[in-house]
Amino acid sequence: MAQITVTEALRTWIQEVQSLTEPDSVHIVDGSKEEEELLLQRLVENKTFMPLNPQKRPHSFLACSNPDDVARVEGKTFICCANEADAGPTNHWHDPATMKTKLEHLFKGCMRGRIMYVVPYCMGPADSPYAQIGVEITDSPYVVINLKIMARINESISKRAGEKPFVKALHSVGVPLSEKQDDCSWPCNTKELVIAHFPEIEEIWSFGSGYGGNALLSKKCFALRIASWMARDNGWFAEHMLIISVTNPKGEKLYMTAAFPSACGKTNLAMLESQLPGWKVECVGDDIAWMFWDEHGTLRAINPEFGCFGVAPGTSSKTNKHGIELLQKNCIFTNVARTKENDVWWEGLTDQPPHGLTTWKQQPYDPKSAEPAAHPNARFTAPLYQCPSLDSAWNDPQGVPISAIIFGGRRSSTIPLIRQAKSWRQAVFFGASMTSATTAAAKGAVGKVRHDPFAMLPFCGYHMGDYFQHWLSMGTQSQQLPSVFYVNWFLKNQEDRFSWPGFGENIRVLAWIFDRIKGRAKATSTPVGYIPDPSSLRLPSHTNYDELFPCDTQAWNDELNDLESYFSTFGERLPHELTEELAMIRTGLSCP
Ligand code: GTP
Ligand code: SPV
Ligand code: MN
Repeated sequence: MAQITVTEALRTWIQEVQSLTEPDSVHIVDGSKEEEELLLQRLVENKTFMPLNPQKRPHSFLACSNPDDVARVEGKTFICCANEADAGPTNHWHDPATMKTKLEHLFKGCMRGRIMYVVPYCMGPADSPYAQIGVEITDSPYVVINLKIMARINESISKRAGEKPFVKALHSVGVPLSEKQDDCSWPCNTKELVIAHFPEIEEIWSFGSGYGGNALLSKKCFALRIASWMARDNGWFAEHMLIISVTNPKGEKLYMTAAFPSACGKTNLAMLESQLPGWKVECVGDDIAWMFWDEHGTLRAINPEFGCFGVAPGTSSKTNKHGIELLQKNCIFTNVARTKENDVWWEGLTDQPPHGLTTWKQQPYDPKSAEPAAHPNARFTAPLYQCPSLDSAWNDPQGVPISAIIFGGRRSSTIPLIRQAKSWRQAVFFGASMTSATTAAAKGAVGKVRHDPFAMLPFCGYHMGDYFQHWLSMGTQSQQLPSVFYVNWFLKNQEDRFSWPGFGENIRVLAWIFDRIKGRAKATSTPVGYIPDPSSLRLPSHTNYDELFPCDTQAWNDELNDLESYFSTFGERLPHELTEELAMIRTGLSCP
């Protein structure tokens, strides 16, 4: 392993953290293969990782978490900025000084008996003008090995870290070990859980959880909460969006981004296998997009991440063939079930569960039980470069030019399969009006419809009203704004079954979007946007247009009334354009 010489700025911070947390030793991560093997060996010895069958799943591992530590915890996630009003009504605010005092108390000696890992990483292609450096200090080797897949980590990045301002992220599972004490397989301290963001000084402090977005601080904490604050100040976007290219049978290619709330279909759309002959979708990113105007006024997007942290349940060769290929090797699986051949399984992978399964809770699986074999928020961590449908520009330092932005949510009624915004103002209204049924990605009730503007409810690091204003202002920056759409794959019919086949069939909707941009698809103007003419949308034969485009004025009025009261929670910071757009739609709906 390389001996990393760190910059003065980074060394000072390492020393500060070391004297606060009192680890046994410090390990500066260099991203080498030997280092990876050493970490894997430690994780296997500690029983955090179970090696999977190398014949079936080479170089892959299963981790099963503490049942109390299985998802993001929004209630323990804080924005600590000087002025409470700047965090806005959608965030939990905490005074920075008292939060620091509380954290310093929690972190005092919290790494005793453990190794403190210093992980310098780069978000975005290392040579991109849009890339940024972060450093996570953590006492969890599970976090380190996940970060090695999720972010760009190598010796040259480690040497560079600290040269420019870098985002500091400090993480501890919060379980110090005494000399004689053995570690458990998934240390965590969920009673003391806190995930605190200090956007003004670009710092993140996370204590008590080892899972996903609570602990892999490059992802939601940096690339969305801190980055959204930076983006507002510097005229760019940090969004919860996938990035894809769509190529038509003529070989024309357009790039699109799409924002859906957690566990609402981003990874699946990003890896879509087209069910329309001649059409192709390729992947640049599956969760986060950073977008910038270039000097020609084109909106360009990079994927700051290097891997996927995707939802396992529901992933199968029928629903997501490219996803299944992505997972063949070099992956980490968390909270899935294990087969008797030592491979992985989850609900939906096959129609029938195989015999002899062990559940994520390490129990023999009982098919009669209501308890699933895999946790509903079970996840895989996979290197993006293993995706068989990777776009050729996925690692382009200049990013890709964006022609369409798609919003979407999980709604069983009212919201049509697809519609297009008529103006940038309506586009921003589309984003601001997003609602979706909650999923297992965050702790709490599942299936409850909530407002999730721009799929950023849990991830916008500042006042949501200012965020809407930022989107409106960005629309004045260029003459060539992307076209904006709103989709809903999750409409249900009277038998409570999905009206839309979804997955690979979603290409039909992407094809309509593509053709609209090229001026080749017909649409009808309605108060809530342009709706496809049935002839312009390539519907599968067994689907019913009317079911996919419900036209229920009463339901829309209820929707608008609810939205109006939601908007009122933003007070004076709600841009007047959104109130005007709402009023205009309402007037339109009341027309015969
Ligand atoms: P995060 O990683 O939490 O941000 O989730 P995501 O937005 O990437 O969602 P993902 O693609 O992992 O899908 C979440 C769940 O929705 C999975 O169980 C999928 O099988 C299911 N899903 C995805 N796309 C569709 C679709 O088009 N139709 C239906 N019915 N289900 C879908
Ligand atoms: C999400 O919840 O949107 C995720 C998973 O992508 S996590 O990384 O845990 O935030
Ligand atoms: Mn996500």
